[in-house]
Amino acid sequence: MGGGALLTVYDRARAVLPGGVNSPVRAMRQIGREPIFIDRGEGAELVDVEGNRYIDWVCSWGPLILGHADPAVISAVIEAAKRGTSYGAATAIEVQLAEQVVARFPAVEMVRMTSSGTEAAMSAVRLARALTDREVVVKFAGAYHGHSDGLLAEGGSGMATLSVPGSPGVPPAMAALTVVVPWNDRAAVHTALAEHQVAALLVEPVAANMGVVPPDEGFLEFLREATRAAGTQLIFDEVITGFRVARGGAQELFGVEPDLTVMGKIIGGGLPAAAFAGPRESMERIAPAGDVYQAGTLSGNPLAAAAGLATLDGLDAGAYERLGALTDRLADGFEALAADRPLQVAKAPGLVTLFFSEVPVRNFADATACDTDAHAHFCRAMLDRGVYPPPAQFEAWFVSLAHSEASVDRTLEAAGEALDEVLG
Ligand code: KE4
Repeated sequence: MGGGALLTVYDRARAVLPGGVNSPVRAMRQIGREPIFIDRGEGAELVDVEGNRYIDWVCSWGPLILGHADPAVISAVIEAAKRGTSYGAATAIEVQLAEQVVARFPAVEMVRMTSSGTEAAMSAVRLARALTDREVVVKFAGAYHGHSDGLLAEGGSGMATLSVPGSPGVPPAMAALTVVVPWNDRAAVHTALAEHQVAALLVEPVAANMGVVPPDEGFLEFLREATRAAGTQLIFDEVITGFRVARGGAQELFGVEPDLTVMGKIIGGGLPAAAFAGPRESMERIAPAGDVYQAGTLSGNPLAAAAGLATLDGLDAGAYERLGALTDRLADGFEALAADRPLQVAKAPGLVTLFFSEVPVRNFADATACDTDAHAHFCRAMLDRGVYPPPAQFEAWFVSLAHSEASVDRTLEAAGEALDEVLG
């Protein structure tokens, strides 16, 4: 199909989908180009509708830790689909998936499945409010926990002032129940917990939605102690870190146990699935065991559960060693390219970000000071060279087990050429 065909798809898309997409980042507006329409994925590669191939570093924003169209995942989904797609009734396979989650996460005894991370985070906040009989939620600037009203809030002026809506349509009264504080800022957290009766503090234990910004040494331990002292539920949003930075997520990697855990992405292996989870005593407040209402037509969907189980099955100890080695290879290569350029490299197991910044990025203020025009040019230049980076500076590169030393090296070669084009 010629370029015209691609435009035809995009023109048709814009006629029936806002911005031509079903999720904003896919529109590629942050990198100044039109969206790429994908025909299929093969391992670590994407193929667009024009037949162009790319080494994929988005991996559906995290779920495809085994790569695209993993044979075990595909056959599990096909087998499940042959028996039906959804029943609106209990199935054994969703019990199996919950058992596999409980076996991995130190702070988890019970799980409730949802169909998206947004739903899971929203439901975890409702549970935390019920458990504490409080209303205020604290989150970090630059962290993303889905688009439920209360979590689409922009920081107020002061360190711990109540927030303003982060989007039209979010009632000020909803935003005002959220306090937004700077990432890695102990004083701001102390102030927020002192000045408000806080139901929950939500945290991406390794921030990845401002680009990858790991917690300062001891910061998660600090959050654990400060929230415990304040009677606040500590919620780890492990939608990205779960099953990725370690088999049991960040709570295993850092040895810090939250009160509630939100998961998504990998748990569904590329199909719509997410979950919130925690100790039995807390989770049994969730209907129908308890009085906190939460529901979902497709929650625990058998096809998503089959994809999730097949994905978790592929994540043995060797898998995490390999994921770490591939991550280090990519990050080390970026570090070499950053040596004499205004670039910063951040990483966590399975996650990398290349910041177009003169200074290290420690929080959202640092991230928003990045040269996003240069980043956009870099991404366009990488796509021209058959490499598909996350099309926004405030995102992570997602490493998969389908990547190889060769695909990392080809990516680094393209990055060197792209950086020469962008930065001279
Ligand atoms: P979903 O509702 O998109 O399934 O999950 C929301 C969510 C919650 N928590 C964290 C830490 C997340 O990263 C996300 C969603 N991540 C983005 C990418 N950074 C999804 C991509 C998109 O919005 O299209």
